[in-house]
Amino acid sequence: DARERTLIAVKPDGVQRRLVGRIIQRFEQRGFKLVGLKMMTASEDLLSEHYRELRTKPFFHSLQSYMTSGPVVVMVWEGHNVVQTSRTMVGPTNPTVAQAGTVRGDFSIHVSRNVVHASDSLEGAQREIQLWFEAKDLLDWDCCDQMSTSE
Ligand code: YYY
Ligand code: MG
Repeated sequence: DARERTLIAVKPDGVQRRLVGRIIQRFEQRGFKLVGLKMMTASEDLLSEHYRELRTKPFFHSLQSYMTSGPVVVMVWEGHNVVQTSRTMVGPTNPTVAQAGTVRGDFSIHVSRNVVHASDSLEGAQREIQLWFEAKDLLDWDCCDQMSTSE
């Protein structure tokens, strides 16, 4: 489905380390289409909903305070198999085992500061997109290279 969408977020450590541009560039370069983008500091409630499956984990409270400690850049990217492909581009949760060439493998060393979030399934992506964005802030747009030149 060429209209598949996923939620990608540059976490507070990624923003602080000036990695936003390089992370966006990887998704543009791969061929995905940006359909939503905003910068915000997330609330504890939003984070607790976003990571609701992790609420019972021992690291949950430190995860929540880290994720609300400063601005994040939240994006929706669209394209064929974007959920699975972006997980591959981001790399495994623990940077220790992340290959060079992945975002986490290139830019991080510790699981608690792994730079970027990517939805892990189609259902998860839909849930997270609705949680972080209003429908009106997701844009449908056509590429200039798909338009007739006579226009
Ligand atoms: O989807 P992904 O971010 O790769 O991993 P999750 O298992 O969903 O965990 C979310 C988030 O929690 C992870 O990116 C870092 C943090 N975390 C942690 O701090 N310590 C762990 N042992 C596992 C996860
Ligand atoms: Mg996850």
